[in-house]
Amino acid sequence: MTNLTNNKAVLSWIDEMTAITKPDKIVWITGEEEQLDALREQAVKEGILIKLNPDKLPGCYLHRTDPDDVARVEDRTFICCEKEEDAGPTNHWVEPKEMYERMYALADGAYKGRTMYIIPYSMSIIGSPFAKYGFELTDSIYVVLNMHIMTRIGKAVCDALGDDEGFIKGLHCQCNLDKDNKYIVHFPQDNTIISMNSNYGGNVLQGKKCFALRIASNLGRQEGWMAEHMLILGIQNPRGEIKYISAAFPSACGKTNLAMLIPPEGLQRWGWRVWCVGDDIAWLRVGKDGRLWAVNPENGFFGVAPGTSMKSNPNALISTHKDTIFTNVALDLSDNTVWWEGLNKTPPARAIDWRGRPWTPQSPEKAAHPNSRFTAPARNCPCLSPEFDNPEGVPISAIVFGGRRAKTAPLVYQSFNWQHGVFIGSIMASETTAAATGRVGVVRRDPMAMLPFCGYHMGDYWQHWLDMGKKIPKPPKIFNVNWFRTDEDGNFAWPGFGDNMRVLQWIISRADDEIGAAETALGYEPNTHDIDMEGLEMSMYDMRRLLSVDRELWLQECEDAREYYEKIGKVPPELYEELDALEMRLNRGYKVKHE
Ligand code: GTP
Ligand code: SPV
Ligand code: MN
Repeated sequence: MTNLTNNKAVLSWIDEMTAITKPDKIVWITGEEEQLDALREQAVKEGILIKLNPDKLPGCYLHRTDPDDVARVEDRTFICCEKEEDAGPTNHWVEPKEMYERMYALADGAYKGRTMYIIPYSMSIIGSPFAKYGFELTDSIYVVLNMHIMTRIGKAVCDALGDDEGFIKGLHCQCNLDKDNKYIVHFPQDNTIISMNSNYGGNVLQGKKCFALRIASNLGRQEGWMAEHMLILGIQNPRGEIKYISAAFPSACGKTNLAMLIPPEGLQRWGWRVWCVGDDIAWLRVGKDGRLWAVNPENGFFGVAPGTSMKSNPNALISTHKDTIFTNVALDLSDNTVWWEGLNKTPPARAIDWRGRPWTPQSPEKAAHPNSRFTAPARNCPCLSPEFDNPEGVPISAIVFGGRRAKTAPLVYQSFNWQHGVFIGSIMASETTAAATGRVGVVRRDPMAMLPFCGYHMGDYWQHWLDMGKKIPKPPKIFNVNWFRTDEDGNFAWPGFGDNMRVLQWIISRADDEIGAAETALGYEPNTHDIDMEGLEMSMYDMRRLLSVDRELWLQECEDAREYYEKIGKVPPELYEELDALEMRLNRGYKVKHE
C-alpha cells in the first residue's frame, strides 16, 4: 500500500516504529467508507465486534474488553518530561530515556503476525487555525473504528499537515494486555504518546485524554491557550439569543448529561433550549474581540452508558441509535440489541453480560459494567449546535466548575472575580467514580477536573490559569455547581438532569449582569426567588437548604485545601491569599448581603 504522505519526519518515525514492532502488514487508514466497512467485517469475523440488530441499531456494534481492562489506569499513567519537578506531585514520572527503553522493549516484536494500522487524525476541524494533527499506530481495529468516530481521520489530515514536523506521534500496542505492564506514557517534549497492554477507551484512543488534554495542556501553556476537561453548551433564551458556557466536572460527574440537557416543560414552552457543542474537552483561546472562545476538538462522544435513558438523556440515547460502538454493555438476546442498568425498567429476560456470560434479571451481578460506554458520532446528536463545525468556536460567557459532594458544596455559587474563580477550581473535590480503576465514592481533590489529565505541574497549571485571566479583556464569569448534594436519608436532594436548566438560567443572568445576588462567605449565591422553581416539587425551605453553607464543614474544607496546597508545593501566592480570605470570611460569621 502506498504512503498517504511524503512528510519525511512522519515516514522516518514510522520506519523506526516498524523496525521495533515488526508488523506483518502495514495499512494506512484513508478514512474511506469502503476501507472502514472491510475492517468492521473483519472485526466481526475475528470476534472483536458483535454486529447488532441492523433494523433497530443500524451500523452499531458491541465490543467487550478484557475484564481487567475496563477503565483508565491512573496509577499506570506517566508524564515523562525532562525534569521530575516539572511533572509535579500529582503525576507519575520516569526519566524519559529510561521510559523509552522500557517501552521499546515491550514493543519489540509486538506486531509480529499482526497488522500495523496508521491512523492520521486531527483534533479540531481539519485546516482550521486550532487544528492539531497526530498519527496513532495501532494493532487494534477497535481503536481504528473508535478513532474514526471520535476524531477526524484519513488522507485529508495528511494533506493539511503537508511537510510540517509539528505532529503528535502515538504508538499503541495491545501486547497481551498484561495488567502489570500496562503503560500510558506521555513525552511532552517530543509530543509523543505510547500506550501499552491496554485496549480500553481513555487509555488508547489517544486523541482524547492523552493528546487533547495531557499533551495539549503543555502546548496551551507554551502557546497561551487552555486545554480543559470541559463540556461546551449553548443556552438559547426566549428571544432566540444563544449564550455559551463551558463546564469542568470530573469523570462521570455529568458533563455529557448537561451538554445535551432538555429543559423542563415549562421553560421549553417559553422557548428555552440547549445546544451541545462538546461533552468532554474544550480548547480555549482569547479571541480578537477580547472574549474567551472555545472549540471542541473531538468529533464524537465517548459517553457513560449506565443511567442513560429516554428520561435522563434522550439526546445521548438517540445519538447511539446508529453508527455507534458500545463497549462492555449487555447484549439483549431477544432482539440482538443492547441493555444497561438504567436504560429502562424492564431488563431483558435473557442477556449476555459485559463479561460474555449468560445473564437474567435474577443474576446477582450487573449486566453492564458501571463504566461501560458508547462511542457515537457527534452528528447523530439531535441538539448538536449549528456552531459545532465553526472553526472559530463559540464565545464563552461563563465557566462552571462542579463535582460530586454529598454535603459541602451548595447547589450553585459564583466567584467574586477570575482570581477567586481560579481558587474555587483549584480546591475542587469530588467522589471518585468507575471511570478510573480504584475505589469508587471516595472524596479526593480534583482541581478543575484535571487531576488525571494535567500534563505538567499542578502549581504551574494554576499559574497558567491566573496568567490567562490577565490576557482576557472580557473574561467569562466563574461559577461552581453541585448536583449531588444528599439529604439525611442519603438521597439526592436536587432532581438534577433537565432541572439543572434552572441553575443554568441563573448563571446566564448573572454572567450578563442582569440580576443581583446574595454575597456570602463563599461568593455570590442566588437570592431566594431568583431560581425558577415553577413545576418543581420542592419547597422554598428545601431550596434554601440546597444553597446553605455549613460553616464548620467549610472551615474543615479550608484546612484540607491548605494541606493539599502544601502537598502541591508550588502554589501561586494569589491562591493562598484567596484561601486566607475565605477562612477569614467564614470565621467572621460573614453576614449575607443582598445586592
Ligand atoms: P466522562 O465521560 O467520564 O468525562 O463523564 P461525564 O462528566 O460526561 O458524566 P456523564 O454525564 O456521563 O454522567 C455520569 C453519571 O452521572 C451518569 O450515571 C448520570 O446518570 C449521572 N448524572 C449526570 N447528571 C446528573 C444529575 O444532574 N444528577 C444526578 N443525580 N446524576 C447525574
Ligand atoms: C473520563 O474518564 O473522563 C472519560 C472517559 O471521559 S475516558 O476517555 O476513558 O477518559
Ligand atoms: Mn472525561
